[in-house]
Amino acid sequence: MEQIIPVETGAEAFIELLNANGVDYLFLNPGTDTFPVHEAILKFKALGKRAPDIILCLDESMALAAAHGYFMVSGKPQVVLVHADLGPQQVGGALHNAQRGRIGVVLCSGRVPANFEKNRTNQVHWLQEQFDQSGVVRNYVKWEYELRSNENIHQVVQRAFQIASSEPCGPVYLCLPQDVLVEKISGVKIPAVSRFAPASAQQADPALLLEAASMLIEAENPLLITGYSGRNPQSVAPLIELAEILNFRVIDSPIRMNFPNTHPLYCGFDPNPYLEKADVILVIDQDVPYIPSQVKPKFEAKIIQIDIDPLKENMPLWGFPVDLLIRADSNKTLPALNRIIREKTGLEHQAHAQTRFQQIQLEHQQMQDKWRQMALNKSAQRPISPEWLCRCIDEAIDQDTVLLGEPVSNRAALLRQVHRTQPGTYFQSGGSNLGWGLGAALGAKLADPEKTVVTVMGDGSFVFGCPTAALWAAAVSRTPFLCIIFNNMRYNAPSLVLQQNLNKSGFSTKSGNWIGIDINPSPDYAAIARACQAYGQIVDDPAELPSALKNALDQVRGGKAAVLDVRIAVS
Ligand SMILES: Cc1ncc(C[n+]2csc(CCOP(=O)(O)OP(=O)(O)O)c2C)c(N)n1
Ligand SMILES: [Mg+2]
Repeated sequence: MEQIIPVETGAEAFIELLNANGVDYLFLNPGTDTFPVHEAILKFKALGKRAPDIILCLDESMALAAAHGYFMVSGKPQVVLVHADLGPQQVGGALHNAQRGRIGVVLCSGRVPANFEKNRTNQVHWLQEQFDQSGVVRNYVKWEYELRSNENIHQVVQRAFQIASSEPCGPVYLCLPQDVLVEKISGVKIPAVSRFAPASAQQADPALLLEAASMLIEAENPLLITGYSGRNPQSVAPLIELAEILNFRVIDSPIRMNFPNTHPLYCGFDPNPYLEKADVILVIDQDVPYIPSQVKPKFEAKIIQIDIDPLKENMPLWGFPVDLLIRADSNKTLPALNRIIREKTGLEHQAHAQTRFQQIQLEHQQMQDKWRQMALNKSAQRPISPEWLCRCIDEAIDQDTVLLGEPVSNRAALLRQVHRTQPGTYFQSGGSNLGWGLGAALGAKLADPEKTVVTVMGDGSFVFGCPTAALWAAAVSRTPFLCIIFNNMRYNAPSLVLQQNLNKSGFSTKSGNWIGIDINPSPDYAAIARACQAYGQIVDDPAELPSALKNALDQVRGGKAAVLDVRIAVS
């Protein structure tokens, strides 16, 4: 039922609407134009009324990364509030991550007062006005709007939530001008939120599913490639079931936990070795199924794609060839596809598929043994081997731990050595703006305080992540997490690109002098952690790693964020 609640200002109306949408936290970095919201929250709390808690983020990009982390874990759209003009600028690439990671977030910013004579009380009110404030974010959002009147604030806020949380989810931008927030009003309409629920994600066309089932059943060498189906943790079980009914090779290049990497049908995260041999390829929720300049599927291969975002409309160039392009929610579609396949396959087919299972299981075991050996062979290496570091992380954490991965050039080592079996326990940003892992860990811990949260990142990424802001917020909001820095004392990924593009006799390779790449001498990141009331330790002895990890996890369980600055070899 729609009801009218008495409020005194536009800002109070905004807070009542956040309450109606169950918003627990407001990720905020303030400015001259956000004060009506602070005042409204404080007033509500003083009067014993519900209002979101403010998570003060000392940098806007960290605020958005925290909202990102919260949404990833909870599926609940989050709200970020930043300053006019500069706030959306400083959010920067974190918005790219939210866009590419399909993160439901309502990014709000203020706007300087329009009234020249009355409301403009500060010089910056002239300096901080741009012709098109939304233009800064328009490339990255699904929808944007400037609130012009409190008469329809309820419709505008509701529309922001509805669009952000409808699949494919994504960020929206809401501009809240100061004049509207301070306006005196007597009440706000609170809509029946259930009447503005996210649009239901669609089930696949049954005729296309039948066709897909026939293609898959007839396949001799089927390949399954996944990417982000695990955004919905319930999709993991039917994906396992699908792989098991027909015995597919599964390539999981995860930005979410999609498929257990301990499963006998798991064949790694790189499709290249299998692409040319596959006769039927099923791609489920994956933005870039393969890189054509490296390897392509054979021409006769049949390709089926099930995707909530099949056309990738916000990617200027896409267009991978697909024989059956199915726009659907994999979470709903996989059980339906499994039913059809089960009905269509007889015992004879199952026996045939069983032979394939044995072969894949053998390959899986050989791959795991090889990966294990890669770590063990280097267990005493100094500087510490990234493979050994990842192996030790795997042994230190349990299967319920939420692991966030931003290790850049060591992503392969992480995926090789760390085993994930439980839905909702592995996340990457989904985009490529580094500096996500610290804020996202804070948000993930806020969303699920019972979970242990571990975030791993390169040294460059740690600095991009605004460590002072994130560790300070972790201390004041009591949301401890463990951050493990893969400190190779350089921006390694760009140096690998440099090596790929220039021949070996290039000056950089010959001299070993990586200008613009080395971060040497390394800052003392453990000291930065300690300065922000977190535990901090440098680890450079491989034998010390297991005890250092255990101790740092104990610190986190005891309520203190921890940073391990692990000095690793360049991979
Ligand atoms: C915000 C941002 N700036 C720059 C880049 C370009 N970039 C890609 S990889 C990389 C190096 C990252 O260094 P680090 O986190 O230490 O990981 P490493 O490459 O050493 O494994 C950079 C600067 C980026 N992706 N994001
Ligand atoms: Mg590095």
